[in-house]
Amino acid sequence: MKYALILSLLIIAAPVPAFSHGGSNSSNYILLTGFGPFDGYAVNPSEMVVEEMNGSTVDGAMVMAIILPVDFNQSAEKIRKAIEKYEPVAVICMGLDGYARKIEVEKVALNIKSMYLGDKFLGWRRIERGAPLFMFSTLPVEKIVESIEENGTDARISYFAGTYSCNYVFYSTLLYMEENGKSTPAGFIHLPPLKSQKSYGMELEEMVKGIKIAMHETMKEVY
Ligand code: PCA
Repeated sequence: MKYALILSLLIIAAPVPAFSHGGSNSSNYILLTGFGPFDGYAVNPSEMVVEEMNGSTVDGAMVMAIILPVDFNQSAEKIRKAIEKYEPVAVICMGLDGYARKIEVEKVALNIKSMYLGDKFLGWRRIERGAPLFMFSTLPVEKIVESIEENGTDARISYFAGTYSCNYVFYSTLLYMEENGKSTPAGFIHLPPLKSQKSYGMELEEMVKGIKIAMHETMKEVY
């Protein structure tokens, strides 16, 4: 009896690691990013999803959600700093595709950016000279789409994330992971406009549900 008591006290007092998962990372955060207003949309749906999900928990990981400015250098810098600070176990970036009718899980990031001077289009440049022309998302893209659809929300795989800020953040993040030897799953998801913004849009709850599923499928790869 006495031993049983001592044993249970030992079990209770045993140091439990605050973060416990199988990976080499020491944190248990999922980094989620969205963008601020863009292309005449006063509210970016990705910003709304960030607000809804920040601080929530998915499969034991806390969602650390931030909003990035629609600017090549500032957005890449902000996400890089967040990765260095939180050492997330997964990174899911989101943005708005004004023409999308479904949740679009991006498969390919291109090493291309479109350059503008004000509204004037100047042409395309490489994001990073000497780096690969394209990189694949390291999220389980196919499984995410399948699972979102199974749960009743429209989703598809997209093979083109554009050549603007979304693709820039997507490509820069994948390159950062590779250059720093990190196996952290990372990728990008484009959201359609909100139902209140376009007739073909999607309700915020549907988007949040879809992103939660994306996290759940991704976390299966982490543990
Ligand atoms: N969509 C843009 C940038 C910000 C956003 O939400 C894009 O697709 O590049």
